[in-house]
Amino acid sequence: MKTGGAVQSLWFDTALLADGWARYVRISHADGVITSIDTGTATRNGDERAGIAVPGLGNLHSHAFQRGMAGLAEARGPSGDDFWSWRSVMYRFVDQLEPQDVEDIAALAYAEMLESGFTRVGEFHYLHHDRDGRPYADRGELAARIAAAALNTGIGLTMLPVFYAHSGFGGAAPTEGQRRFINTPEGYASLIEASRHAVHGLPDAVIGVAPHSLRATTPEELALIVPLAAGGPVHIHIAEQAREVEDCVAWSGQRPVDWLLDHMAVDARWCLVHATNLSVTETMRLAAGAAVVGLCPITEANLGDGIFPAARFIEAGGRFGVGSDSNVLIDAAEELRLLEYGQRLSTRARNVLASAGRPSVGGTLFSGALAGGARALGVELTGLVVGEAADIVALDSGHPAFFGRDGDALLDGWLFAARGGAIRSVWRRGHKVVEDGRHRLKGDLLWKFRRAMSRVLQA
Ligand code: NGQ
Ligand code: ZN
Repeated sequence: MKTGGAVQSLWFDTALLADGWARYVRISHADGVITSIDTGTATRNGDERAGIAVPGLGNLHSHAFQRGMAGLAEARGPSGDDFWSWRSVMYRFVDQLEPQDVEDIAALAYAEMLESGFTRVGEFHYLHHDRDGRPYADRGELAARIAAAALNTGIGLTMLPVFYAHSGFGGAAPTEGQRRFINTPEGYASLIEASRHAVHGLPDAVIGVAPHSLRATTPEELALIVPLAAGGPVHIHIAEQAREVEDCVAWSGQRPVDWLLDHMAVDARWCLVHATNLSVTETMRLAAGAAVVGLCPITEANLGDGIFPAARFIEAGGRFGVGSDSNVLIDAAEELRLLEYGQRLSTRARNVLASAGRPSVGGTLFSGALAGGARALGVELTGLVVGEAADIVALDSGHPAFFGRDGDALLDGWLFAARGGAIRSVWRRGHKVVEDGRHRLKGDLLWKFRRAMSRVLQA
């Protein structure tokens, strides 16, 4: 997207700034960056009046293509439906995708992310090869499709090319259904290079590395690929399913998070996605470290993963962010709501993920996910601050969930009581990409998505 140059000013009834809520706030921006923030100030000529401002959130974990199969794996199969049978359905969907489909599905997913308040996405990108499993002439072909979807919709992109080599612990050979994902460490190094090239046209893309899981990589491969992050983020799926934990114990004698913490230098650049099935020791070890846990409550519920021990983890100072993973439903507020509701249902208590210092559950969850999302995505997305990207979400002050509310009660209203329609506008690097709750290219994106669906689902 092009940038303007001229200073533009937005005026908000109230805004969540880095040091808390303020009233009557003017945020000015130029060339995508916030140039000034004035509080307690009246509107003036040229200001756009825009409601209630909160910073855009990072969505730290997405497989964009899976948006195309949303709702198609909700019918019972021949025997015992679970995560693994869902994965078989997903693999069959993968088989059909052409590069244009990947781009068109991702673009709709990214538009929906922006509409829901996510302004950056961590794309855990593992679909690399052609339908027959052979690398495309350009190894970065599909990474370029993801980058094109990000450029077209305006969302910030943290590209996490995935290293995938095995079907199970101990270096088991990959299956036929995994042929489009597979790389050697050398092939992966060229994929990282190609991905850097693919994101060239984006204003603030970040590249990281992503060993898919301990199932799909060997310790030797991990040691080779993690350094390719070159200071960028390192993401891995971990301990999502009970069977995965059992298999890890059978292979190594250790649970996955214990194994990872004992064998890799897991620092602030790391994001451990899901980490659902933890022992108490693992929970406390993770909480004491600097890594972020990437929670995807909607997908984890949809896939029957289990419930992350968030109360204990957050109480112990653990860092978290949220992701939309399978994209079966894309909604930032609902991810946070379900995170709290999972804890309420399992502990039979209320207002679980809050603290004496910040009694509002909405405030605690939003601020936690903002900071954790930024760290995991390799950016300083820590709020509305002069010098940072103008990534701003405007809640609609005309929505009944906000009437008579102030401060953190606005976040509680948004997360727990708003259903749709809470977000009116979204600016990404100063560009208004969502207006009246709708991405400005939605009509075109829907048309292309429909074209992809009729091709893929009829194939
Ligand atoms: C994925 N999704 O990579 O899309 C995985 C399924 C796997 C989740 N783990 C494949 N939610 O883990 O093997
Ligand atoms: Zn995932």
